[in-house]
Parts: sequence; structure tokens; C-alpha cells
Amino acid sequence: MRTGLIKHSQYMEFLRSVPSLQTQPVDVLSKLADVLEETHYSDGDYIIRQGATGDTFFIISEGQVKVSQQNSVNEEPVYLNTLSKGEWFGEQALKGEDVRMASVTAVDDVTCLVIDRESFKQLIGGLDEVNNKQYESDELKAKVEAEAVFFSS
Ligand code: PCG
Repeated sequence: MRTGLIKHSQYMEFLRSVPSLQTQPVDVLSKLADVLEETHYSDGDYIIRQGATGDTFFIISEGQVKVSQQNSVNEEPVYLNTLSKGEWFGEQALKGEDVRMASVTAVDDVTCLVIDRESFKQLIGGLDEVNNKQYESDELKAKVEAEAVFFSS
């Protein structure tokens, strides 16, 4: 085990409190606690950049992050979401295409527990809640684009 015993039990306790992981057996949480990397960010830091390739899944263990998306190169990013302790992000690039769909930045001090693609696949990717996660903002965008194509033809 790479993680020290005390850290490991702290991670386990936190993971057990994450709503989406509540149905996971203890051995899965224990494996997650083994493989995760704790990372720290300061206010305004980019945790994920839209358009970059990505191989990691993030669970927020302290603080809040802001999600924004740029619809075209010349446009300002549009604010989409705020996520807090116990919530997660970065799953989109881990299913199918590996490109990040939005940018995620830290609001004040943030701690994330980061899980690599392979561990995600083995330990989290099977959860419907994560696997089937869709964002209203994206559906809206797809609808607007579809309508634009319809009206221009
Ligand atoms: P990913 O890998 O595309 O990187 C950016 C992440 O932001 C994305 O996964 C989601 O986990 C997260 N996110 C939170 N809210 C939204 C949203 O409204 N739209 C999109 N595309 N991603 C969001």
C-alpha cells in the first residue's frame, strides 16, 4: 500500500460520505483510497482546461470549483455550474473521447482526490450515475445547434 494507514482511513471515511459512492462495497472504497492522488489548488487555478486531453477523474474533498464552457473561439466562456465537497467531475473525457468538454477552476482553496483512467474504469466507471451523467447545458447547446442547422437548410 502506497498510502499511509492514517491517510488511508481518512480517505475511506471521506469516500463513504460521497453520495454517489454510497452503494459501493468497502473493498472498492479501499482500493480507491489506495490509488487516489491528493491535489491542491488555489483560487483561480485551472484544474481542467476545455479542449485538453484528459485521463483523470476528480472528487472534491475540500472547497468549490466553477465550471465554464466556451462555445466558440471568439466568445467569452459561459458559466455553467458550481460543484462542492463530495461532488465529482472529469468523467466525460474518460468515456469515449478523451477531450475535456468544459473548463474547471478553483474557487479559493480546493483539494481534489484524483483517480487515473484505469482505476476509474475498474472502480467507478460501472456506476450508472457517473456513466450516464448528462448536462442540461450541453443538451440545450445541442438543441440550439440542431435548430440552427434546420433553419439554415
Ligand atoms: P470533462 O472530462 O469534459 O471535463 C470537464 C468536466 O466538467 C466534465 O467532464 C464534467 O465532469 C464537468 N461538468 C460540470 N458541469 C458541466 C456541464 O454543464 N457541462 C459539461 N460538459 N461538463 C460539466
